[in-house]
Amino acid sequence: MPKLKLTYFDFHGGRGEPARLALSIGGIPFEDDRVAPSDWPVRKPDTPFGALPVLEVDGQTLAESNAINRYVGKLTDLYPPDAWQAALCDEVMEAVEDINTKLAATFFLPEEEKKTQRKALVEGPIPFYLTRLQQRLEAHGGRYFAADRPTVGDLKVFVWIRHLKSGVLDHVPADLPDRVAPKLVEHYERVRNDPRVQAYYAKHGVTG
Ligand SMILES: N[C@@H](CCC(=O)N[C@@H](CS)C(=O)NCC(=O)O)C(=O)O
Repeated sequence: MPKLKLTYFDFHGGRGEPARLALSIGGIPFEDDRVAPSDWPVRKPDTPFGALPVLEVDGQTLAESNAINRYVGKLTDLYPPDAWQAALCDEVMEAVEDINTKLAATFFLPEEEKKTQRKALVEGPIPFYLTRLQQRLEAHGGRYFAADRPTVGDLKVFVWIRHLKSGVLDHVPADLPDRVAPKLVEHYERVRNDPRVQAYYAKHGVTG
């Protein structure tokens, strides 16, 4: 097994969390490098695209969250070997990336502008992606997004729904997923209740 170091910001969510979860629940040792905001300006220029997550594999560097998710998914058997099922897994990861990017664009806006833009997201793109993800889930058996078993795609959706439901996003009602996409919330619960996911968060002292 290669020597792995996963670098991401020091919180339990975001683009780096699915890979952390995958490596942990897959039982693959890795260095969990968590960057404090104050250290980021110094480290940013050394990353391939000026952003995190980054995975170091035997000293070589891999950027882009979904490339990392696919790679660690292959190491942990959380990425389907079948080409079609793998494509379904990719589809859902890219869809989450699309809506995440829209949401991330509001993070550092002045308060009034943030309120306006988040209200627009709550009235359009967020329910749209919730509804369409739920449809894709149901189209592929209703339990998991690909191969009828947990994959890195499920972990990525789980992390996004967890973020929405956490209530930390100002102007985004925490009950939006429950109101708009209850089957997706059931999927979130299914992943959350996986004993391996529970063990990961228990180890980090995180509840919910
Ligand atoms: N397309 C990239 C986007 C990476 C990205 O924007 N990461 C954010 C954190 S989630 C970041 O590093 N922000 C700090 C910065 O851009 O300086 C990916 O999927 O990894």
